[in-house]
Amino acid sequence: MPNDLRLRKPDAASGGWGSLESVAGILGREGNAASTALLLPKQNKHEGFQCVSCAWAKPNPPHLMEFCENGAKATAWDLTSNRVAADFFAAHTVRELEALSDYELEQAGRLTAPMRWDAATDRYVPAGWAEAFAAIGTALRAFDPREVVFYASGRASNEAAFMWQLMARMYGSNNLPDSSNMCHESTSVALPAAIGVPVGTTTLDDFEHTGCILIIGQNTAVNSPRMLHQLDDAAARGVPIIILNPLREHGMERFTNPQNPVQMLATGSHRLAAQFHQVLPGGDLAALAGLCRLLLDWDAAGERVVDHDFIAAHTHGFPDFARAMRALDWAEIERRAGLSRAVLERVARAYVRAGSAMGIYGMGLTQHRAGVENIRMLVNLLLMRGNIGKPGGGICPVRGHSNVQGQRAVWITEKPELAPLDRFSELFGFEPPREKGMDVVEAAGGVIQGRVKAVLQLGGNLVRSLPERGLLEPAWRRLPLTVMITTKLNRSHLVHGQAAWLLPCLSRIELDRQASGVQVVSVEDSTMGIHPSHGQREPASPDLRSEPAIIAGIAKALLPPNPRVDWDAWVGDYRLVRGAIAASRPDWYADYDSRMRRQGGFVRHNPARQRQWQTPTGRANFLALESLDADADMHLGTAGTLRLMTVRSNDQFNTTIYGFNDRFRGIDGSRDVVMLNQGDMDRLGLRTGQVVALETVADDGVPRVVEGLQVVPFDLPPGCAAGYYPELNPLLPLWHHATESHVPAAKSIPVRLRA
Ligand SMILES: Nc1nc2c(c(=O)[nH]1)N[C@H]1C(S)=C(S)[C@@H](COP(=O)(O)OP(=O)(O)OC[C@H]3O[C@@H](n4cnc5c(=O)[nH]c(N)nc54)[C@H](O)[C@@H]3O)O[C@H]1N2
Ligand SMILES: Nc1nc2c(c(=O)[nH]1)N[C@H]1C(S)=C(S)[C@@H](COP(=O)(O)OP(=O)(O)OC[C@H]3O[C@@H](n4cnc5c(=O)[nH]c(N)nc54)[C@H](O)[C@@H]3O)O[C@H]1N2
Ligand SMILES: [Mo]
Repeated sequence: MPNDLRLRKPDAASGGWGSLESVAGILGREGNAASTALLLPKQNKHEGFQCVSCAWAKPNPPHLMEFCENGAKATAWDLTSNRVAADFFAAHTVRELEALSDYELEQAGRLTAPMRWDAATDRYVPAGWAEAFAAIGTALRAFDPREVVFYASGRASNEAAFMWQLMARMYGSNNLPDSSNMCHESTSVALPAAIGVPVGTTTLDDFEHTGCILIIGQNTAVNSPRMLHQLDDAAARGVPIIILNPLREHGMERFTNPQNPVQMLATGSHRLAAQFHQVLPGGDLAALAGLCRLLLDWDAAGERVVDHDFIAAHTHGFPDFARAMRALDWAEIERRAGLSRAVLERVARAYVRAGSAMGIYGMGLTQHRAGVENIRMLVNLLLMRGNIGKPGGGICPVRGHSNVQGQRAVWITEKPELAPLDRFSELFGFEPPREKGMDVVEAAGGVIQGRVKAVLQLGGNLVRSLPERGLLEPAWRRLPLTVMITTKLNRSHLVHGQAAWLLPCLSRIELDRQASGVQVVSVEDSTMGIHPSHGQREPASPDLRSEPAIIAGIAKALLPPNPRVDWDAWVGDYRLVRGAIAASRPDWYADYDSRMRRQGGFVRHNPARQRQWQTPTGRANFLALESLDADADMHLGTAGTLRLMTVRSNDQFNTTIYGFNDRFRGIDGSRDVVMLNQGDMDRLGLRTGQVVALETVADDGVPRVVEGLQVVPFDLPPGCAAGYYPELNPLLPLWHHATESHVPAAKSIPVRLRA
């Protein structure tokens, strides 16, 4: 693990030469510069492949180069020329491999053949596919299906995801947690109650018509950089972009379009953010409520800033909501938000001046105890001016993994009421389980308590991404069975169950040849756009199988034959899988295969965009919140407790660490850092680079400590701290999560600092 921390001036703007340099660096390191570079122009194109990095919308027509620095890194990462072959495992016991850092594990390269962990030698040994499927099927048949967890990590295609959930349900389990349980589940709970859909209501067109853009707790420059194009165009039209974020994210303030030679040559980065306000972590609920309150006050004073016609025609609950907002105390709003009333007035002025506005958000809203309430307060603010279902207006959750929205929409969900179970029963002739399955928090709790017997992962790295690492890792090693469908080696392969299998799969950038020829898969972006993805490259190894083929292999070994689900035929021709998806929900997916092949793909119907409200009241619902305090018992107000946010750097994709250069924040050479406010550092007598430990403040007697962190001064509000996910996950208690959605509260961990 490199530990030569260097602090430098943060890169002045996102995009630009820094981004080209960063891409060139990673292409060189993966040993495939030329061939990856040739493929990049095919990224996110209709006849090309859909990027494996983020889920941001793909414009139609696309930009000449529809990829970004991080998409290029993700592509290079998949297409690396490094390989982990059987000799690699023969040379090292698993215990020895545990000494490697997470970075080194993935850097070892692509897995090439199925492997079984051999207890006698503590080594992974080669196993044939047939042997692997048979053993996994036999082991699973001995468990109660309700004790088995089928995790999916947002990258698999709709075709693979559909087969995954069908296999789990035919086996008898609704334990289908996925990465969105740690991510946008707050959205999936908040939005249906408010506007009747679990997804955002905006499309790329809205950026061209909007009058104001709010970006709350989402780090666009790092996590969905292609959106910078839309933001850049909007800013150039004079649209105010207003950012609420505790960390001064330099990449969000200025942008140089690396695809625009004029901007690059003129070194003319330009301003993106019209306003940047450093709200306190967890202070958004108060800030948003303050904005709602200002609109109410101005409206009452005679300014027509609230859209009463829309409210009367389309919404429910406004009077109660307005009463609750008027009862709020300004001093409390300011204290919780960490923003003055004057600052909130500047935001509200820009918002009411605009004919339409978009509310864009990410993990800064969802990963809090009040994650669901945060989003519903943003919906309230939008509804007050009719900003849902209006051109240029709407709510825009920015999804994480490239197909996380799609996999939820083909029924990877632990909530049985969200899946068309009756239809499955009719189409596929089996009785699906009806009781609720486990989400990730419940699954992790089940592992810790020994109730879960097996975890199968379609991608992901749960021993790194989950909270409560201290309790989780030893419990994970006691699991009777772990099965990983995966591309690269990661920590969850080393911290494994008593029986453990590694099943290496194709990346979707690779050619997937099956009985009927080369296959196409499909993914859904953050704006409900469904696009085909065509593999381009020869597979990393001839022994790899596609995700659908691996799932079918397990399913056939696990389940009794079913004439209505011909797994082999499905694998032979993925159009049959798309046919099964379409038959399961024709109103969303009719003619799936032909519609996705049209230029630009197809967009799933979104009733809220048409102002059809599929909620219990038949209207859009205001949420009346009585209290702004969701963290009451978390010691967050007490002296000496800091509120820790765990965030991503520019050089990682979740638990995959590409490198150690967080260039937008100017932190280079180490990820073992804690960012602190300079005033707090002075008060606590801490120097830059000093090594400290962080300890969670909680009453449950569980020790949670991370040592060896270097102090870095950063522009963030006093009383807060920030550091990197996943290094700091041992600090996150499993029970510290959004009340309604169970998303771990990774942006608000109460910690104490020890020198
Ligand atoms: N390059 C790259 N792209 C990615 C990923 C990646 O790791 N690397 N991950 C993918 C995934 S799965 C996801 S979910 C998304 C995540 O993308 P984002 O939603 O952008 O997630 P984070 O980087 O965790 O945090 C976002 C921002 O929230 C701010 N923040 C923290 N706490 C608060 C708060 O209380 N209030 C407010 N207003 N802001 C707060 C942080 O300072 C940070 O700038 O990105 C996806 N895209
Ligand atoms: N403290 C803290 N914890 C967090 C977060 C946070 O902000 N703070 N963010 C949360 C969020 S938003 C998310 S989404 C989760 C992510 O949690 P996970 O889904 O568990 O983790 P990832 O890092 O996305 O998964 C990476 C692994 O997926 C495998 N993989 C990559 N590509 C493929 C593929 O094409 N097919 C298959 N089968 N496998 C592949 C590789 O083996 C790689 O090592 O973490 C959550 N945890
Ligand atoms: Mo995510």
